[in-house]
Amino acid sequence: MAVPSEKTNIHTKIIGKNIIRYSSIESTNAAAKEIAQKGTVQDGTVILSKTQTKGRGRKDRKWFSPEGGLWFSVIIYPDLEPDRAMLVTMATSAAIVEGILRYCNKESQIKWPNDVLIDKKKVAGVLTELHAEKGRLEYMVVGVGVNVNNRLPEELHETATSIKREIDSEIETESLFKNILRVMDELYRTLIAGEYEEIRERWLAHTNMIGKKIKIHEFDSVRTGVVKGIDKSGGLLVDIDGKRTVILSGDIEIL
Ligand code: BT5
Repeated sequence: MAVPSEKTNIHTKIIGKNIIRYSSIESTNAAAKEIAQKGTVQDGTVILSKTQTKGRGRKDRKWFSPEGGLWFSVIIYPDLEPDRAMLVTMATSAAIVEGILRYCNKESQIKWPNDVLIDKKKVAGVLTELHAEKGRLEYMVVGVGVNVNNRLPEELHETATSIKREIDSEIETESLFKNILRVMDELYRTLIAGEYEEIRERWLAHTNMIGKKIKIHEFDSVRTGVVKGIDKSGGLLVDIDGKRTVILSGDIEIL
């Protein structure tokens, strides 16, 4: 059930000036896409839900979203070339890391393309979806899932964690939410001002992948290489068999 949208006092300029809250929903990304398609909503509108019954990851994977976590999606209409869309995911990952650091005083790292890890375990994920027509971005939906105080299922205990588990104390989800939105707002404005280099630098400041040996799992192949950096659109630069290669999608395993 939706609660009427709310004008907030979080002092951002674009992201989160309008927040639509649900207690339960299938997926905030799915709801955001539906709203964005109608084209009637303010840039930076946020859809937030206490739980999701059909939370999604990339490639329609299931995203576990019980009560106690932070599950939201942001609708944006950026004036950006579609092949730079990855920068939005990068800015969002950096905002999650900085929000967690500011509010919880806990370090985390970005793992390309869309994970945030604490001690090698996934604490947050980003799902960016876009609609482009005739080479122009019509809208983007940026979904953010952060394990805050929620439990995780047995099958994820090895690979995932929550902030509560890492710092051994309960976190006020709403305050963390506001902190993340404030950084997202700052970085989104940086992005639409065309300061792509600043986004790249903020991202690089929060990753420890550079120089690491990785495995790249693609559709039907696995390749091994060494991470050298990211290119100006957010592609991962990897040396594979001595040859510099740009990876644009895929699942990465850090060795
Ligand atoms: C992601 O996908 O990491 C993107 C997750 C985005 C979730 C947000 S929540 C709000 C918004 N609404 C949505 O419906 N989605 C977004 P991916 O990289 O494909 O990772 C998915 C994989 O992470 C799954 O296959 C599981 O292995 C694992 N996983 C599932 N739930 C998890 C959780 N709560 N925490 C950590 N890992 C999880």
